[in-house]
Amino acid sequence: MSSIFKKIIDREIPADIVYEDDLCLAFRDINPKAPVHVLVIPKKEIPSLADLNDDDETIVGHCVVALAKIAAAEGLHDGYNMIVNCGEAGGQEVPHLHFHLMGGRQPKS
Ligand code: DGP
Repeated sequence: MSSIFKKIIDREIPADIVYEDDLCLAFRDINPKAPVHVLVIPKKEIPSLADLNDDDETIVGHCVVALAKIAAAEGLHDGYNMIVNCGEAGGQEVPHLHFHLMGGRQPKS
């Protein structure tokens, strides 16, 4: 079943899109937990990490490379976090694979 992120891909609901290509889309999180909080998602409807198969290696690699490029474009030159929640016990709320890019916070000392 499609999630709300599919509606963002299809432009049925608005989002602050920062990057798009044939395989992925990136937009700002509606509830940011860091000064820069962007979600990178594959356009293919993959529910979670647990649903990946061998054919998805290119898509996942593509999303991670896109995330790194977005981080650079957002000025996160000192570092950032990439977080992927998987499944109910992993705190995943939206059942469409997504990579959180979070940065701009002061690092913990
Ligand atoms: P997760 O817990 O890993 O499934 O994170 C889902 C994130 O998606 C959460 O940080 C809030 C964000 N989110 C949920 N619905 C929307 C939406 O409609 N638009 C945008 N931009 N972000 C959303």
